[in-house]
Amino acid sequence: MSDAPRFGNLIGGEWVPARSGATFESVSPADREDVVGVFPRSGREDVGDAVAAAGRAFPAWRGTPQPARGDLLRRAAQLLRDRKEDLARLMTREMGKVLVEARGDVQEAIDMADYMAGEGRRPVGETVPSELTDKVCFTWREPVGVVGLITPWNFPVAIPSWKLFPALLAGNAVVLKPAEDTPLCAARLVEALVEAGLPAGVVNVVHGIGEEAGAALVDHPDVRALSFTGSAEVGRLVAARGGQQLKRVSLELGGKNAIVVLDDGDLDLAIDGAVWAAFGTTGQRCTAASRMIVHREVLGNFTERLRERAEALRVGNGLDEGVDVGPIVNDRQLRRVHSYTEVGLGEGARLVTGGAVLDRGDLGRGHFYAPTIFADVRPAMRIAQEEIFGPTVSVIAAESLEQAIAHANSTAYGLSLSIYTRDVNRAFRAMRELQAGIVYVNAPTIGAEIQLPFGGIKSTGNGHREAGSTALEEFSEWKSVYVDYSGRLQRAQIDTA
Ligand code: UN1
Repeated sequence: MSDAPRFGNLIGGEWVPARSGATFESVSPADREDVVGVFPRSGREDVGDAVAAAGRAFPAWRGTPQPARGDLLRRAAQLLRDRKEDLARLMTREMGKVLVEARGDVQEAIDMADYMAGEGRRPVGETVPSELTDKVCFTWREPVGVVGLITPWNFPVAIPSWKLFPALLAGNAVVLKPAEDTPLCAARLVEALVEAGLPAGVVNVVHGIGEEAGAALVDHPDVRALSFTGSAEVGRLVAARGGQQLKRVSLELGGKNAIVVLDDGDLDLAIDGAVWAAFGTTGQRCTAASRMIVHREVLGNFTERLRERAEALRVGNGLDEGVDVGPIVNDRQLRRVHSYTEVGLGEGARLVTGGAVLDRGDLGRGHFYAPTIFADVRPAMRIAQEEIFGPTVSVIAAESLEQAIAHANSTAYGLSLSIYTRDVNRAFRAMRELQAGIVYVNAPTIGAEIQLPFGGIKSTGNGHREAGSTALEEFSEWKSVYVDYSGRLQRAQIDTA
């Protein structure tokens, strides 16, 4: 057994091992020998303990004034700000993204905490006119109760913060099951909440793997809402099993995002955007651009320049200055990414660059993959339809704006789409016609800001949006209140003037 530090689940304010005593390791993707920590491999009983603790903590938290709940998030934001560099370094070590991006990930959580702290003092409903005299009607939000959050490894601080902070502000008690690849990032985020003064049991953390701890959380009858970010495949299971119990289920799933480059677009800008969106975070963002849909006029030039830029990227340990592209999160994902290179070749696409595991020298210690470009890709090919979640991009030709939009819309997903054009008419047509929850003009498909709704259409989700003005929708119920001060029975729809 490794001598790496051991961590517990957070249940009712105590850090405790799994009841079974089982554990798993969090290992750095840049160096298999670097064990970040040993964590409880939780089962149904542990989840049961966490849900019970949340249930006990809920009434007092619900009764805490919302501005006070917001103030706590403000204190947590300050702690995260103080710890930003340490947390970013931990993130790079635990899941691989390069340091500059890890800092951005922590910043996104700070932004969300600040935003939600402010939200704490904003209106919680509307006063609405009554059709009857001497009667007042209004709405307010109420918390759902105990909510279950299941979060991914690719934004291991930001995405838990998108769920935790609005859930807490709305007055819910929470059980978080973070990704098994990034348990320590999640634990550090929650520690900031605890140190900011969160009462015991309001947030509980249950580590473990999806099929065990995650499934137990989904199935637990006392968990009234579930928020899940991950693959479409698992999202369908969460929706089906949660839906059976009539839970509120919010899903933020895959993407097959595209950048459209028209013949009038600024090619230099488009190349910069393409490199950032395709290879940033090693392509492991649900908003990553894995398709470049390029007007025939500029296709050759675009592909050649993208190749040059991809080949100039330095792949390595994200902690090293000067590295542009970090590792793939684990060996299973590395093999999956590589299997898509085989798929692309089998489908007759032309491999322009990459397509190989990188294991020379220090790279052999981790899971590295070369930035990969396929050209001559037809929109229906699997490499242009399925989410690869790695540094692999398909270049697809288009003859016109209409065809480019049709290609962009031709996948099952609808998260983030972008267009590069200098023509305002074409830009607005694209904004209207692109089928996605997020559209960018003259900017890449990544880089959403927390004060706007985040989420997608089609198979990217089931109609919910995280962040922005919509953040609380996931985690609260509306109550409509009617107060009649006329002193007599007034019948709606009947005793109207
Ligand atoms: C994700 O990839 O799951 O817009 C989230 C972005 C980031 C969030 C990505 N702010 O790329």
